Amino acid sequence: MHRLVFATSNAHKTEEVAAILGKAWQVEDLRTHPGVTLDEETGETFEDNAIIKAVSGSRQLPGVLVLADDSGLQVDALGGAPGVRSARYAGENATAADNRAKLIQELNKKAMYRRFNGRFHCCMVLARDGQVLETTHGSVEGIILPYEVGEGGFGYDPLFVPLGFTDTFGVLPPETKNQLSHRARALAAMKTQLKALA
Ligand code: ITT
Repeated sequence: MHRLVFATSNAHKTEEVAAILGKAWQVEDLRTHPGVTLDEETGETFEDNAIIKAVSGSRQLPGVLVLADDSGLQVDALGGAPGVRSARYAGENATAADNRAKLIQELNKKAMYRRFNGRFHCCMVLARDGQVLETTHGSVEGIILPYEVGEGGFGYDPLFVPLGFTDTFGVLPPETKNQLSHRARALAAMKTQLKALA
């Protein structure tokens, strides 16, 4: 079994990455390594922030493969917002429900759009001993609803209908999300390198 530390405090992300990578990988996260503190996400892009998390995490875990994910939702009618600010769209200590409520409010101000196009984007960075080994990106296009449907998933999932489907990620089974999500695509692009380094 290969070991990987996923530098995240978001247990939902860990659950998805563990499911996508499958049984050959033991995926730990910061719950297993409470002493690891990641540097602040001060970057202006997903890649900047994923690098900050992977590099700062891996410096504190010598010799260990460390993966980090920075991700978010981009709505075209909002100029790409919430984007890199997805986790704190409604304020620094906002909950996922606060962030969804804020997004719905912003979408309602743009009622002239009959359909909100956008995407989830994810940048994955793999690092060891403070050195970046690989950077990949993945996106899933879809439409963003100005109301919630379903209670599954996390974050903005109840608002997002992936292209080709009629249900949100809040309704679709995790297996479906994990086949086509931004996270699944960024990880698929990382897989060869992951195997080679493990
Ligand atoms: P870590 O930084 O500890 O990894 P985080 O949740 O703060 O956890 P980000 O800074 O990358 O992670 O913020 C990503 C936010 O974007 C996340 O909190 C959600 O609001 C949203 N998001 C990302 N991927 C998502 C997904 O698959 N489904 C729903 N919302 C998602």
